[in-house]
Amino acid sequence: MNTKVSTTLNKQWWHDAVVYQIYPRSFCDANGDGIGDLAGIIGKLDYLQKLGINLIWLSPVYKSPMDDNGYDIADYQDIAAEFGTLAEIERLIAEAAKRDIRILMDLVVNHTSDEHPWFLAAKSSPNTPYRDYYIWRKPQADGSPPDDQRSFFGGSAWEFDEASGEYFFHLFSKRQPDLNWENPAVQQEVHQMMNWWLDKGIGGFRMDVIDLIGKQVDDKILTNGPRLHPLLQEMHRASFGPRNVLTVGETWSATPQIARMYSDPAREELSMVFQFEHVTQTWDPEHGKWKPRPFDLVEFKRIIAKWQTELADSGWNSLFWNNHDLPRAVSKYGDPGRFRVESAKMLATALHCLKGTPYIYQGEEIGMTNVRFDSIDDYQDIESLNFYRERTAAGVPHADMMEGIYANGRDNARTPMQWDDSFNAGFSDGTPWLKLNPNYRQVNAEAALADPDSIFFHYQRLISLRKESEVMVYGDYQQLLEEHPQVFAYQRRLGEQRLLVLNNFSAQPVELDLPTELTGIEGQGLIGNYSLRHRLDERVSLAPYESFVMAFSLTSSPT
Ligand code: TEU
Ligand code: CA
Repeated sequence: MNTKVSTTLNKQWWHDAVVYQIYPRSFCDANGDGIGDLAGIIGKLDYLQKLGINLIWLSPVYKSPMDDNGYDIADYQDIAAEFGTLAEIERLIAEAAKRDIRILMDLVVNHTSDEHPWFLAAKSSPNTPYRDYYIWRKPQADGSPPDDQRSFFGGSAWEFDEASGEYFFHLFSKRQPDLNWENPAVQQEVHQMMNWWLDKGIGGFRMDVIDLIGKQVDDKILTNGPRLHPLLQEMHRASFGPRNVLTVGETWSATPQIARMYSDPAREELSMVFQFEHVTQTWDPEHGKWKPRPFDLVEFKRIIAKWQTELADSGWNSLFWNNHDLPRAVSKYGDPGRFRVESAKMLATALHCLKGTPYIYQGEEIGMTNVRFDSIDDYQDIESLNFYRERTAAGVPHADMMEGIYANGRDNARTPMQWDDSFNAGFSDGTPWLKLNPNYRQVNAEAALADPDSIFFHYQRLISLRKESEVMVYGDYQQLLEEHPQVFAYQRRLGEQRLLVLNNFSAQPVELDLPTELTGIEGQGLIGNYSLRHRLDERVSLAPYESFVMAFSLTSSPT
């Protein structure tokens, strides 16, 4: 059995890196106004250094009226007052660098805020050059919108502008007008702005809904438009290409073939993309995330195997369970109750031993869970509130919509970070902008740091393993037990080196018959959420949510 060594891939500094995502509004509030801020993040850098992460993806902190919590930017080169100042972000970049941590800025250029000077100028008169920075169309004869395209946040994607008698296009809220990327002036503005941030020594960019910038609105082509990849290649050339930084694109529409186009270094586009196929498998095809479907492990394994193998020799995968738009991992894929710790550790191992760059979302490293606020009035997320209104008005019962929000609403990810069991979980001395998850007395960072066997130290171990183990970074992926309904098992292979990774995704114990070539193998247990395994017998029994990794090499182990 000869395995191709994949070291043909040019090694990149970020190949063995782990990224930690911060949602500033909910991370740590240093001045007691109930809103997290840059000073709060700087105060927690030692905590992140202890965890061992190498990059921070910082969700937007730019000047913004916060219609979509900062994903609606009014000034790309200034900081929102509630988050801090330019001096503070420069201090964050410097203080992080002292701890070998680099900052990824969030690049939100599919749209701006309707308070951005470009849009204010564009609205001021049809003849200003800024008019063509956005997408304007005349109404239909009856005054109705140009067509029936919908916003991802509900309602029409067209908003009428009284002054000019025209409609402007917005795929998200009506206060997030889409930029016209056909316009070279828009491209240059964005490239200049990116270089301005790169000159500050950032580690790269996370690119918001970047698969939309090549849209052809009149042909209703939104994702993967014909100009998308040429625009990214131009962006690469004009800004980050020569800087050896990490770039990750958010691409809900990506397939493995398209992901290779983005992340094949020879194409000079991006380092990697976020694909969401493992997420949307739990969404109803018609009603989307508001009608959750149960998680199907066999389907999940099929999706992961596809992405691991199809990007094996060209391109690079990103690895994540959750982010600021998605429900908490342990609630969605594990058990937030009796087996919260075991299942959180299992999910971490199952993900971090795959090939690609892992992303940890704030609070995941302590096993934070989803929340169930009593009233819709407790929710802040524009997407959840828009769809609650739209769907209940269309007859969907309140209880059904609330179940949709409990399962997949974005505020699940946005409850304040739980630092300790004191007032407001140590997040703020003021009134938090969003209520806390009431389980913070049990689930918090202080308790995790006080327990050497906590989820925090499990993540710390996985992150350091990635630095020590070449097979974990470059080994190819071999799926095992494809059809097993409870167990996610796979091998990583690099030359003679092997990693065997076994994960029980259920609360029931499991007895397993491993493939013959794996039985009786001796190796070294690297990590386990119950115990380390150094030898594999004929039958392997796994406890509820048990997970372990064993390293072995073909030469050393008796077969
Ligand atoms: O998200 C894109 C997006 O489509 C999600 O917002 C949406 O919620 C989807 O249903 C996933 O749950 C990006 C940002 O991550 C998100 O926070 C912004 O709201 C959005 O773009 C607009 O900038
Ligand atoms: Ca604050």
